[in-house]
Amino acid sequence: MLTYYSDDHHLHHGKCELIDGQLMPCFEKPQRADHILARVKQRQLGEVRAPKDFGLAPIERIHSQAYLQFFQGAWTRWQEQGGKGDLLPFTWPARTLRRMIPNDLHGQLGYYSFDGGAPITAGTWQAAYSAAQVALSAQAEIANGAHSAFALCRPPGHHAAADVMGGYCYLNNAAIATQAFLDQGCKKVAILDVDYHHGNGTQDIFYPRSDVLFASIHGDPAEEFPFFLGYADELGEGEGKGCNFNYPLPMGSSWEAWSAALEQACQRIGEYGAEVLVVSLGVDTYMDDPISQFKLDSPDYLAMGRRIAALGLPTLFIMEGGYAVEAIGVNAVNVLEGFEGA
Ligand code: OKP
Ligand code: ZN
Repeated sequence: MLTYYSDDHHLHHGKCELIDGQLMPCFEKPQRADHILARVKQRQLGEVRAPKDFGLAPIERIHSQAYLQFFQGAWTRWQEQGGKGDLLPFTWPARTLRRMIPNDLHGQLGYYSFDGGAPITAGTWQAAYSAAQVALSAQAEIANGAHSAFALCRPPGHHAAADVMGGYCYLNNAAIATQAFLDQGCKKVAILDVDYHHGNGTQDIFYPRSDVLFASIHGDPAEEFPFFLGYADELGEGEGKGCNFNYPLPMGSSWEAWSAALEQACQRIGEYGAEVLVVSLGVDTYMDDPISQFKLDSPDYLAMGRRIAALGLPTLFIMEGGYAVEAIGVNAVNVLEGFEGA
């Protein structure tokens, strides 16, 4: 399987995040992608290529111009104000406030985000832009006939909506690649999100549409981030009714419960009749993940890959979460090797 990867991800290195009442070093750090890349090479999964540049147009198919302009220019504005640390939002237009776009940088940052988990640093735009190009390059590979490809994206993307960042995510790599398939003539694409956290951004982007089926297996949002989306009764709206499936699972779930949900999700994907599958590949379902509460073990990821392969669809794997840095390479590549029949 071909891997696309860009060193540009190193340009994004947030300093800290607020977790359990404490400022901690960011869990979403460059070593994550470094470990996955090392494992890809160690296992000789296949060639590793730098992305091509498809420009902004395919990104603008998902994200609003205003949001992209804001994101691209935010760091420079912060520098002009003499800002020193990472750019982080601290006020959001919650229920009792007006949903408006203020002139101030931090006002706008609050408007364009849903949490304080997506720091903007000097290189965040470039890293996120390159991650989207990584996704698009792997997408093109499949459009040109490959049965599978791996987009080693960092930062991740599945929490980002059309004009909202958050949860370590800025540009929705999976959504951008999915839209590219559709724009190239595909009629139906399925997205399977196996990250521990609900892919709220991806769900929101495709919620009213019938050309994309979104299925996600994740920690029950009643007790887990992102809390405000990802429940089982969210089935899509309008033409998209019946094209959204959430499988929230209780804290502590292991492979037995997880694989039963995967079975149901695969059933739906099969019925839907997708031409292509996009997998939002998070491995924070791992038992030793520092911010997650599932109990999958490394061999389970081989089984996960095998079950996904049984769908028989051309499959684009897009890297999302996974924070047990030492194991992330083994776990992510196990899914890919399982898919390939290892
Ligand atoms: C990104 B991806 C928990 C704080 C959670 C956000 C987690 C974002 C995960 N106390 N912070 O889905 O792996
Ligand atoms: Zn996650």
